[in-house]
Amino acid sequence: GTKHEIPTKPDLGTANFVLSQFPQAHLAEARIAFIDSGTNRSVSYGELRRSIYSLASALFNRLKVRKGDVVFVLSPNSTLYSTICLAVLSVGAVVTTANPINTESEIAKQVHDSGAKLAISTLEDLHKLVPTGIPTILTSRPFDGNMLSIEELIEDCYGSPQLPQVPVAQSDTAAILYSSGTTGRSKGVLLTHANIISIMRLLFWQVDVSGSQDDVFFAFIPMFHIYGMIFFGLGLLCIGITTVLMQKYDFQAMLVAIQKYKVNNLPAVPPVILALVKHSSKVKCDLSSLKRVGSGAAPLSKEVAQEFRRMFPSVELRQGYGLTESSGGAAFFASDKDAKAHPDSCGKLIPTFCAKVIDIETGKPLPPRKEGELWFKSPTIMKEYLGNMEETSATIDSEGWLRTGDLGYIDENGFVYIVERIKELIKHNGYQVAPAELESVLLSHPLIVDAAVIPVEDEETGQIPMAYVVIAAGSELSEDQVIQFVAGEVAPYKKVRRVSFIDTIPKSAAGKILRKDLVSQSRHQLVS
Ligand code: 4UU
Repeated sequence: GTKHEIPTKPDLGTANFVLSQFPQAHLAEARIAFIDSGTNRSVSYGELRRSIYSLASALFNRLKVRKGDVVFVLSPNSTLYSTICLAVLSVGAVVTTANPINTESEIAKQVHDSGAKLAISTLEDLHKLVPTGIPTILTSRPFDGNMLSIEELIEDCYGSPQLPQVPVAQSDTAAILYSSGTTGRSKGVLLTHANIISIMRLLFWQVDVSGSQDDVFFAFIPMFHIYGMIFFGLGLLCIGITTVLMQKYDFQAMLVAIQKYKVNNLPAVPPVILALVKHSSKVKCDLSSLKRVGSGAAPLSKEVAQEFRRMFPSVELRQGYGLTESSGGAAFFASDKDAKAHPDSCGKLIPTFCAKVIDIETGKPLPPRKEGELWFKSPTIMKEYLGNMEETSATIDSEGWLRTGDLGYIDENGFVYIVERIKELIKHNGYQVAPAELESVLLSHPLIVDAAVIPVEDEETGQIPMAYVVIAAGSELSEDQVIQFVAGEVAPYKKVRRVSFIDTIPKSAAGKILRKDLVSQSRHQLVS
């Protein structure tokens, strides 16, 4: 053995689990784990392992990060992302991640809500953390070296880390990701090490049934979202594949990278499948290395899927369905044959999942092929919404069933069909947009007295948020003024993109917004 070889610690946490799966043999150490398609920088599995140990050592010994401390990670995809997550997890600390395009106030809310003690940020996004006062480490070394960087911390102990012995239990918290769930504002989804290890095991099964460790994956899906975190941030490392990553999604650059690195696996989202169908012929790139394209995070239209199969007959198109609250995947196609035979389905219920379909009127369980709300039980279901017992018990019942807020049915063979989203959640390009959050932004405008936000279907992006607004008597406000006001307060993907003025917001006797009425009103309005 070399001096770099450190036995994995006898703990039960995610980092130990992932590291114990790493390719161990001398030659496999040179296997490439990540390539940044923007910079062409790569990291081998051996380097990754040493970086994780070094950073863990620095976090513990130098920065005094302790078990249960929450570390806020604000970064686009990078070759350091997994190192950061696994180092944090290996000292028993907790990662919370966010979209780096979030605004200062969105970030401040999450720092506060998660109770983060330390932040890790790119230089570009640092200014959004400064007002919170949270101690922050930069990802890469700054020009004028008065701040610590992850790069420097890794270099400091590279090759001679002093590994802290922090026992991690499966029931300990590993990650807090944010989701609005079925209603209201964004909440911290508390995932334990057991949750994450269970979903990673399911990922092995997926790759096992349909891939190999020589696969080259492409990662534009952000690692701060559950889909990207479980695939690229953690799970795929256990298999030893290579991930070519992209910091910020760019269609053309993605195709160039697929050709250059002979990518064969592309986990994607419906708008990207649509772009491949519509625009890939205009870009002169050789995509013949592609074997499999995935689609998840939002519904994929059957027509787009059909067109994709016609244009790329040798590429498998596999849908998957999941939620942050279930640590990612809940349904997936294990074979292309299954996927082709069930064009309306988003996949087969994943092993370890139990499902019930509940009649939304009566609350009674329904037989196969009958439409109702999907409820799941699985070792991957979150523990709770952080510090929010009320929302937790409204989402997970006393027997541990998670309400998904998705309306659908399941056939006799376990194939899942999503018919409609009945929860408030809007999905724009696969990203979550919580109507309640936009409504409170709208209500903060001095001339707006009431507001409701609903989804409007959109071919390119899936859905866009539309606002119904009641303005104060005698005042004037234009659609554009409302759009600009909201845009100034929220991340770009959450922008309200259409506004309609209304006399009163329809509400139930209990004061709940009757979103269904507004949705049907918007459909009439938009066609007339
Ligand atoms: C119709 O989007 C996600 C997780 C996606 C994911 C993860 C691992 C997909 C495949 C995979 O292997 O999480 P959230 O929390 O951002 O959003 C969850 C919601 C669901 O409740 C549903 O309404 O996103 C919607 N959704 C889908 N809807 C997710 N996937 C699908 C789908 N069809 N295939």
